[in-house]
Amino acid sequence: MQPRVMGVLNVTPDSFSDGGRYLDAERALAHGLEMARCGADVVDVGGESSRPGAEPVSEREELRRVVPVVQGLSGHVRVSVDTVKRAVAEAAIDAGATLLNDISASLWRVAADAQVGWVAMHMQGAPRTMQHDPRYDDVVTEVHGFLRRRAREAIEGGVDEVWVDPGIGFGKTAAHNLALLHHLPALVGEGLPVLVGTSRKSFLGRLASGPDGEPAGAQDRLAGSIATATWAMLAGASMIRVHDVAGAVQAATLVGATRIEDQFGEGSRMMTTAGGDR
Ligand code: HH2
Repeated sequence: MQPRVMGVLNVTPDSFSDGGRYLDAERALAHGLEMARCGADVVDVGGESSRPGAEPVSEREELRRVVPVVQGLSGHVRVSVDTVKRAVAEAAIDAGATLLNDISASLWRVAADAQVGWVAMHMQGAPRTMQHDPRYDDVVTEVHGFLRRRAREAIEGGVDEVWVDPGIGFGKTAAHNLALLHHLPALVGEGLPVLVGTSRKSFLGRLASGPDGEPAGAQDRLAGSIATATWAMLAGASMIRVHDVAGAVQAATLVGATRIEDQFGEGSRMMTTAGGDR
């Protein structure tokens, strides 16, 4: 099956790569609809940045940012809400969101009560300080174990659609991120659908610097974003979270096509090349 694409819609002034661009509800709505037109399966609406160092936002302000945008988009595309606040999650679900993207991995009861999907993401610490000195004895075992426990709790508590996400960049060094990407097949092997978000994250800029040796800025990380998202999909991820939807949809379509080839073997290869295309 073709992996799904979740488009990021940050209704915030301070998100790390698009802060301020969609703070206005009308612009946010237009961008959300554009992502849907480009093939996003889900649009993820967030009203509080979780970038390293970010300050928390009041519940009132987050509700003000998120609810009208969720309301405007639902009915056109599946909407998820990216929040760690119970009241915001509930209001967004009332406004039409059917997936709760929970970077705190703690709000499964809201999803169970409302019968919506739930994403459990791993984060070490809290955004304000999480990148100061992240440490693990064994990042892969710890992250996978944490997600397994939270997912089991949610499933037993009545959530029917549970996703797990290793939380790339959330209390993790570049080495931790790479280890988690490398061992993604083991997480996929646990049997739950996996969501991965590498889009525009700073480790991409540091690992793949420009010709001048300087780390690539957030707007110059498209190739790294697509490369790592493709890596994640080939490793079995069922959904990728991205800012640049059109390219990601193209990559997801191609990964989906190779999965069909896996299924039907040589015959499908001959069929798809029979027209003499290159
Ligand atoms: N990353 C960000 C936010 N939410 N949710 C999931 N499930 N997985 C992620 O990797 C993830 C996430 C950070 O990206 P962004 O929303 O663009 O930035 P900011 O938090 O600054 O708004």
